[in-house]
Amino acid sequence: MSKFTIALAGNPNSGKTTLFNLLTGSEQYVGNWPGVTVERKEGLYKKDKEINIVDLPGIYSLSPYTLEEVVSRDYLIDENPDVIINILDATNLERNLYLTTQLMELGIPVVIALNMMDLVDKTGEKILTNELEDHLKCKVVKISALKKTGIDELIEACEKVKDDKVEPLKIFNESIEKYIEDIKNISTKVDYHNSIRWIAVKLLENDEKIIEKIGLDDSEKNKLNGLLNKFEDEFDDDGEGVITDGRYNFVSNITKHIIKNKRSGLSTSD
Ligand code: GDP
Ligand code: MG
Ligand code: K
Repeated sequence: MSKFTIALAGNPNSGKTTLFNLLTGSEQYVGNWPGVTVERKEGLYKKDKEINIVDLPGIYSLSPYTLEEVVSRDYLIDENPDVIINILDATNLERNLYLTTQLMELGIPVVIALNMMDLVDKTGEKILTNELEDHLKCKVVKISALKKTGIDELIEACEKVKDDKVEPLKIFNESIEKYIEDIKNISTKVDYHNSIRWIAVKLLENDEKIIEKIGLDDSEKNKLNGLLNKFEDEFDDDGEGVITDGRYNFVSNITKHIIKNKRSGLSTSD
């Protein structure tokens, strides 16, 4: 089997370090990400030394607002790991799925690890993984990094999908999707490292760092600005606001359908 790289991505406190330690055992290499003091951890999967595991900083989003987010997105689009394990705190599914909608756009196969299942099971809540897979079009594996369950199945799922060609999901409404398609046609540069959909959405959000990264020239920037002006007139909001709302809508629709016996949040005295 040829060597491949799995990147671990997830919100802070989703159990990334616990999972990373479990997968790599004592074979870990700790350094810094280039140019910044954010810690970079890598290791080999202890049951198969051909599998390289990279632990990304904990993040809520792939926006340019924190160093951790920039480090993570630069790594994912520039170094192209073979698979992303997106680890989620299954007791906080709705919040954790927001990042998932972004990771799914990168053109890299994603396997979802629903972590903390030991806690979910105690509440009597049920998460319908098959339905979740249907909504997200990617493999979902229930795990507990603490109790060490589901781990072999998680890595097997990664091996299965690592060479898949990913067709990113269209999660926004038709009129937004139309703009994303138009932006793809501004320049071949939008297809930067096979992350075309993710880059196009970032351009719709007018993300300066990405505009610079892919090197749009003045005439391409003019075309982009023309589209963005039209967009803001049509939606009466900027691209970033509309995209953020779109992600929340998609996620809240999904969680309505996949969680049974959901805790209300209000305790009753029965
Ligand atoms: P990170 O911030 O994503 O690296 O998360 P950590 O690995 O540091 O985990 C955060 C907390 O959740 C720690 O107290 C862990 O012991 C705990 N934790 C991690 N995975 C699980 C799990 O599957 N079940 C339970 N009950 N706790 C977990
Ligand atoms: Mg950690
Ligand atoms: K990529």
